[in-house]
Amino acid sequence: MNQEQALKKVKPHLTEHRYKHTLGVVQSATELAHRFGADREKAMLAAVFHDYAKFRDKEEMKRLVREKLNDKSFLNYGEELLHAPCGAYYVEHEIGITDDDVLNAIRYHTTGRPDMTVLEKVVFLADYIEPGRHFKGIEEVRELAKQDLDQAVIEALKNTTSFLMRRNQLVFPDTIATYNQLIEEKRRSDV
Ligand code: DGI
Ligand code: FE
Ligand code: FE
Repeated sequence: MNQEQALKKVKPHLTEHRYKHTLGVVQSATELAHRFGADREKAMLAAVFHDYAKFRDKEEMKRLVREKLNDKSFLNYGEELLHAPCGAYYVEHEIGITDDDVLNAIRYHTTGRPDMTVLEKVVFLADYIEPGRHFKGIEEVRELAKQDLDQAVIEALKNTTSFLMRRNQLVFPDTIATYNQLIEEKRRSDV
């Protein structure tokens, strides 16, 4: 599936605003993939479909997690998380993408996970820094993303978790685990 065909498939599922965001994620993800050595084709596909389930009915997605998905913990940390694992499922079953690397990049694009692949980090980060995003601290992450993929992911995780904490919201445990693991790896490579 080329980029044009993929975009045509995702468009009906998104608002105009979300479609523009998706185009930005595609641009950032292909750049980052080139820079950090991930497969550009897979990065493009994962980016196109990363928010495929953003506007699905929440009850339908909860049912899907309960009945079909392995990781039930997505049910307990806020409805905004559901579109990532459910998106991976729908993209596999409705669009027919079977590549696990692509599906995992979609599945973990919101929360991250420990031992993320380079492709998963690329899509996670692209979602955060695409040109249409504007918020405090983003320029710093954009700068880091020019040279140090892990440090940029760490910074994005820090911003997201502190954003959630300031609002008294739950933080998904694997998001913290991702942060811890990347910090630990940095520390080890520094000594
Ligand atoms: O779908 P996007 O808006 O492009 O971005 P996203 O997939 O990163 O989703 C952002 C939303 O997910 C935002 O409302 C914050 C929420 N979120 C991200 N990480 C966590 C989280 N919510 C909880 N409860 N825990 C997390 O770790
Ligand atoms: Fe998303
Ligand atoms: Fe997104």
